[in-house]
Amino acid sequence: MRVALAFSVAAVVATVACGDVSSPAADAGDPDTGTCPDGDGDGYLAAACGGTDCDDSDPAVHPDADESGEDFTIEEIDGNAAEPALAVAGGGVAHVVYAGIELGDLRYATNGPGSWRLETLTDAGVPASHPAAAVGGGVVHLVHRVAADFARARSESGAAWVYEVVYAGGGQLSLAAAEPAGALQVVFLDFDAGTLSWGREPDAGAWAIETVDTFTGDGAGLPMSMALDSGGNPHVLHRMESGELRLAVRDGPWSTEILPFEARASGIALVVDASGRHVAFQPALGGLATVATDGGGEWEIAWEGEASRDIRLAVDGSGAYHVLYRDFGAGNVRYASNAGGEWQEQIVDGVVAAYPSIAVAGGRVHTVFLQDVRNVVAYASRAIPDAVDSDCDGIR
Ligand SMILES: [Ca+2]
Ligand SMILES: [Ca+2]
Repeated sequence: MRVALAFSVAAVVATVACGDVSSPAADAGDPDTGTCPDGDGDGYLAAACGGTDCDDSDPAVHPDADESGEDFTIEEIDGNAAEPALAVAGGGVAHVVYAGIELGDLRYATNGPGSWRLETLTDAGVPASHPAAAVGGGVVHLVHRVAADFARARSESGAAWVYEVVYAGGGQLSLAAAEPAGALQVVFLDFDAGTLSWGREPDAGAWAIETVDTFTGDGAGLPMSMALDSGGNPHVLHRMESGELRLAVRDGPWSTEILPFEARASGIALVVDASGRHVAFQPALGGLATVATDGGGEWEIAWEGEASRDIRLAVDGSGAYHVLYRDFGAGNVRYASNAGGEWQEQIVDGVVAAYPSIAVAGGRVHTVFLQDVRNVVAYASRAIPDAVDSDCDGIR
């Protein structure tokens, strides 16, 4: 009877403490009797003894604290859409390019005005496909395939779009990166020629196109990613049909390194910063979301997550990783980061998704993806994780 009574009292105290900050839960703290302390007096008992307060020294941390900074806010940009891609300016303004499903028209959206402004680029040509975006120096570039050509639309400081064919007869898959002053660099696959090619926007005249690598077959399963280093040199990560990962750099002539990893034919990602090269991929064996770096000299695995597809990577100014990928089973968009110290993962959006993109700028994590079933382009963002899990749900 005594045992049953003691258990009952403890349960009542814990229940009151969870919902009522003014409750006298602190009075229950008595290690000698096995009851649980509320050391910071926030009304929640310490997790160390079975309570729900994951930090009993900080009254701002408890299960009912504001968690809005730790969740993604999802905004639906547009419907009837496909193939979204994202670029984010240094201050955090997002630029999204995508194609309309019915006409294949090229569409653009930005949250620069504070709310989303949508635009259809009527002179871009149809059907447009495989778009990519880049922003730098106040210039927004949208590259895309139209008819048989690889084309670019350029807008400086919000002025009207200027259209141009970069490469005639190719450019089925393309990526774009802008230098800080605004000049554009592109890489693209020409399936007919069997080439992975690169070009930099000329000051005048035609684009000079260089071959980065050549491949056989139809080019299927050749994901790639481009990053510029601080000197503006392009680095191109690409997967050969064998699964081999290659990293090419143009520092004078092109040189190519074969990485000690084999990858699946899904999205891959490259970031170059002062600490080294950082890549994300799905290994041929297992397919776990993987980040590797040569920042310590040799290439080594920095993180492994769930079985995945279409992984993307960003690195913030303090060197923390921000990973976005689709989980292999449900196809949800998942986010992982070590920005708060230890790695954490969370689901961004619990729907089947495709075409994930991620960027970090202006103190926030920015993502774009396609909600696949409804063909809705969605933007989701959150604050960069810190060291504090304010509401004790395991997400910082
Ligand atoms: Ca607390
Ligand atoms: Ca939390």
